[in-house]
Amino acid sequence: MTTQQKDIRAAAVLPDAKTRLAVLESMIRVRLAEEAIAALYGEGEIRCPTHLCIGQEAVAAGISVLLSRDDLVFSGHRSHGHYLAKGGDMNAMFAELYGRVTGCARGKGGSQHLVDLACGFMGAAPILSSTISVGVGSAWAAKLDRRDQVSIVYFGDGATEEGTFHEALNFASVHKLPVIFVCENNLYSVHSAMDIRQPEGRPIALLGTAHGMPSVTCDGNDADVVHAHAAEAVARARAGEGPSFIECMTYRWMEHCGPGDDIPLGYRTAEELADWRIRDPLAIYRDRLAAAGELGAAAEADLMKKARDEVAAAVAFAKASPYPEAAELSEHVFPV
Ligand SMILES: Cc1ncc(C[n+]2csc(CCOP(=O)(O)OP(=O)(O)O)c2C)c(N)n1
Ligand SMILES: [Mg+2]
Repeated sequence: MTTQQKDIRAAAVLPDAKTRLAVLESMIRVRLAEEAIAALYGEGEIRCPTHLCIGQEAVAAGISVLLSRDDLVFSGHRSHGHYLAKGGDMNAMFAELYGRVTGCARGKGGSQHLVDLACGFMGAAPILSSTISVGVGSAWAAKLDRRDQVSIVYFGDGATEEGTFHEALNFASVHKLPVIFVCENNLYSVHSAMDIRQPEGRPIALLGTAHGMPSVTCDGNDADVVHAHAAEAVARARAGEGPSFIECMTYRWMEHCGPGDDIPLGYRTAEELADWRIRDPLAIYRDRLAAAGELGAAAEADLMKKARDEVAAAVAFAKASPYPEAAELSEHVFPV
């Protein structure tokens, strides 16, 4: 095995206190937004399928603080965290989930098709692996145009079973493109565990290694660890040294799609979920910052209140917004 298995939390790339607060704030925003979605889903006004990322927030939070507005992010069906962490607008996201014209895709995309060019969120699409090649294409364009622009592509463990994934990695590697492949390995593809889908004992990061790029498997519930690996990858991309692959081990707390608990389905155990809940990325980070003297009780309360207010305002904004006019049904879409 040539995949680097290392924990570089102690390395010099540890973010400074200000950045760590930004990482924590990012996780809080995502967590509270998704808890609100889960609580409101039963009202029946959010009609789109909705895949929550509660439990996985450290990945995008740890990476996004390294990015500028001009850097580009690509995602899949579980995209709320990726969008918000990249600076996505809370109002526009909730309005999109509510199908309103003020949504980031004018209410036509829903949760699985968030897109917001204003913050470099180039788009989410639920066809597994489809945005991986789009992200590689964007990185190719950035290289040809000599733009200092990094593309981040987020995808799950299941997406690595698609052929497009391998074509995209191969191409990115051959052309030394400024792209970072971020696999959120939450151990499941819908209700199928890794052991019936992929070879035992082979980290997914080895697929990156096989395609000739620096690749690592890391603790995806530790935002500092993710940040450290991403810092190396971003520096490499900006220096023209090509793509990197980061496999982040993490776990989704909620059901695959929807606001509920799916333990009764029996494909995973309550014990497994409980083990991962102890490794809550948000609580770990909050406690670490508090222990380091970087976060007092008042500051934490302020962050919580700010995010809670932002979410409440976004829900009110969405509910007060109109639906798109029927006349624009075929606008802003590719004709088929
Ligand atoms: C090409 C394709 N095949 C199947 C599906 C159905 N599908 C939707 S989500 C999903 C599981 C994805 O698992 P993973 O990539 O690990 O992401 P996670 O849901 O765990 O975040 C599947 C199979 C799909 N959307 N696209
Ligand atoms: Mg998965």
